[in-house]
Amino acid sequence: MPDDADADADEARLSRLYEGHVPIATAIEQLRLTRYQRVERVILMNLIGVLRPLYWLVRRLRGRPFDVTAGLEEFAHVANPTRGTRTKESHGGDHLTAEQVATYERDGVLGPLPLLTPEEAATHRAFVVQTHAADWHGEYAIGKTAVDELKRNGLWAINHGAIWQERNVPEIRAIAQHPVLAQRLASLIGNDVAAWRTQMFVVEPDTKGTFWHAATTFTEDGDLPALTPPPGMPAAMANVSCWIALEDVDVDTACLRIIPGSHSDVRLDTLIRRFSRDRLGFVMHFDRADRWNALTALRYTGDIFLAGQVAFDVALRLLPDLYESIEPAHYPMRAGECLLFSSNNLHGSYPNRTGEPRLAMGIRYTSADVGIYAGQPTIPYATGVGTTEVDMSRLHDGVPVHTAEGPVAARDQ
Ligand SMILES: O=C(O)CCC(=O)C(=O)O
Repeated sequence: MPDDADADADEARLSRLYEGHVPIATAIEQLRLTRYQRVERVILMNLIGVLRPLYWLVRRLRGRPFDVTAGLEEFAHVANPTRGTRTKESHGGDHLTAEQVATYERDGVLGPLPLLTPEEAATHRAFVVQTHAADWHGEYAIGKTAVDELKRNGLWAINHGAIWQERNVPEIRAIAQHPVLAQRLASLIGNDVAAWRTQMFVVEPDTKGTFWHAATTFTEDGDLPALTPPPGMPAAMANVSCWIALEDVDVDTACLRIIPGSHSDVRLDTLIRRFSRDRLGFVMHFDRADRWNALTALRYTGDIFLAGQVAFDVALRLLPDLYESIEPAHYPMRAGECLLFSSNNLHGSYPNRTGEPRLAMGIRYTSADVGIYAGQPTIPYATGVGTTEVDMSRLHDGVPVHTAEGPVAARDQ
C-alpha cells in the first residue's frame, strides 16, 4: 500500500518536526485574549468573509492573478558560496580552516565552537538580566513608544529590551566585536564584517521553545528585507548568525535544533516575502482556519514565532516536499560556546523543561557592502495590539567587527 506508507512517512516526518510544539490550532486556542480582542476578532473575520468575493472580483478585473507558488522551484536548490579569502592555513590566528569553511557551505552551520569561558558567559547573563531589571537605563533601541506599548500590554521582555543594544551598551558591543569571532567571520564573510543586530533569546521556564523558522534577508519586521545584498551575493549568505549559549543547554534546556543544509532551499523564505508583499491577497486566499490563526497571531500576540508557525503550516501544505529529505539535528552546548549558522537554515529550539529561563545571545553579521535597512527610515514593530513605527535611521550602518587591517578591537565607539 504505497499510499499508506507515504502517509505514515509524512506523519512521522511531521511529528519529528513538531516535537516539543503543539499544533497551531491548539497554540492559538491556548492564548488568553481580552474580551475586546475576542469580539474584535469575530467582527474582523466576518468583515473579511463578506469582502472576499468583492476583493477577488476587483483583483481579477485589475489583472492581478494570485499564484503563490509560481516559479518557486528555482529557489529549491541554491548554491551558497562563502566570500572569505582568509583561512587558518593562509592567515593563521582564529580564522577557520578550509575544511570548516567547506562544512559551512554544505551544512550552513558550524560548531559548537569555544568562545567565552563559562564564567564570562555567566557574568554576561547576569549583566543582561540586571540591565533589563534596570529598564536598560531608559536607552531602548526600539524607541520609547514601542516600549510603552509593550509594557502596557504586559509583553515587555528581555528579548525586546536587548535588541540592537550593541549601539548603546559597551558590554554587548564588546561581545559582538570579539576578536576571535571577528577572524572566524572574516573566513566566511570577507574582510569587512559588521554586526547589524544583537539580541537575546529567552525561553522562559516550562515553556515551548522557539518555533521553526528561516530567514535569508530578514523581512520579519517589515515589508522590505533588512539586508540588501550586492549583485552576485546569494541572499542566504548575506547574514551569518552567531548563537552564544549563556548557560549549558541540552534537549531539556531549550538547545537549538537546526536542519543542516536547508539553507539551500529558499522556498519558505520566498513564500514569506511574497506574503509580506501581498498580505491582503494571502489573507483573502486563506481558508477560515488559516485566517483565524494568522489574524490572531499577527494582531493580538506580537509573537513573530507564532506568526511563523502559521506560515510554516501553510507552507508545508502548499509545498509537500519542503525539507522532505533532510533531518533535524540538535546542538547541546556548554556555557560560552557558540554556533555559527545561516539563518536560512530552518532552525528553532527545544522546550525549556527546567525552572530557570534559558538565555542565549544572538548576533547577526553581514558584509559592509550589504545594505542594512536600506531605504527604510522606520519599520513596524509588533506590540501585541498592532504595530509601532521604530526609527531605523541610527541602524543603517553595522557596528564594524573586522576590516582589511584585522579585527576591530572592542571599544566604546
Ligand atoms: O534561541 C532560540 O530559541 C532561537 C534562536 C534563533 O532563532 C536565532 O538565533 O535566529
